[in-house]
Amino acid sequence: MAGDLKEEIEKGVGEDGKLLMKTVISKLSDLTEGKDLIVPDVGQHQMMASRFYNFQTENSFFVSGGAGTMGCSLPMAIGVKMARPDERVWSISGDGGFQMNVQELGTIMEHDLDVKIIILNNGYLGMVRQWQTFFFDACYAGTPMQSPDFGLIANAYGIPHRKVEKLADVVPALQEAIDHKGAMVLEFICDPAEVILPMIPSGGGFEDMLVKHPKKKSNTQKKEKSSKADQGETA
Ligand SMILES: Cc1ncc(C[n+]2csc(CCOP(=O)(O)OP(=O)(O)O)c2C)c(N)n1
Ligand SMILES: [Mg+2]
Repeated sequence: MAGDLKEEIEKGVGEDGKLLMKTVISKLSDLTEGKDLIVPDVGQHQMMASRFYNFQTENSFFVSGGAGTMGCSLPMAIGVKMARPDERVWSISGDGGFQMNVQELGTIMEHDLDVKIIILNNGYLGMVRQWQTFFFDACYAGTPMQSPDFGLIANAYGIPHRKVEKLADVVPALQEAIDHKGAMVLEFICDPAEVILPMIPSGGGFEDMLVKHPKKKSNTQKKEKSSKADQGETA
């Protein structure tokens, strides 16, 4: 993995001090040794899950892929848990997609299913926001989202909920969900400015793949630039 990316994962928070999705997923991967069943929804968190969960077993990633079916994670995770009851199942959703099939918490309650639920809450329809950042001069129209109180919703279905905002609380919260017998909702408050790369722009081919944030300099570039400046060179 590139040095910049490693540094970012270790730092764990963005410029606004909010958690990075990539760090949450990396910590989940380490804690579960890459052996759990992962069921993401659709959006940035989906791509984060596929990139930063270090899968060690086959048939362990259940995903709508390019079909992009927001809301699929919770019901899919229920099906996965019913089919493979002896394995640990994580449903991972964004704040947007989670609300599209939130009523499935009722199925979890009714069948007393042990599905671990993660909401990576960045306050945005993040995948669309990322497009607006890259291709539409950061005009964020229709993407900022106000969420309901996910704790009240989970509790209404008799499911415990933890809201996690600090880096130091990420691993203890994941561990608590693992130790808890039954479903639990973990809501991580995440940095809206985080982006997931690489991505291929709409209508583009592999040669158009974006591997770097088009508007941001990497730490390595910044270091190179400042050392050039030290030597009296201009960029
Ligand atoms: C039913 C449905 N509506 C709209 C979309 C288009 N879409 C893809 S990702 C996305 C945003 C997802 O936001 P969120 O669930 O908060 O996840 P994030 O990208 O923030 O991780 C949208 C609107 C879709 N894939 N499915
Ligand atoms: Mg979101």
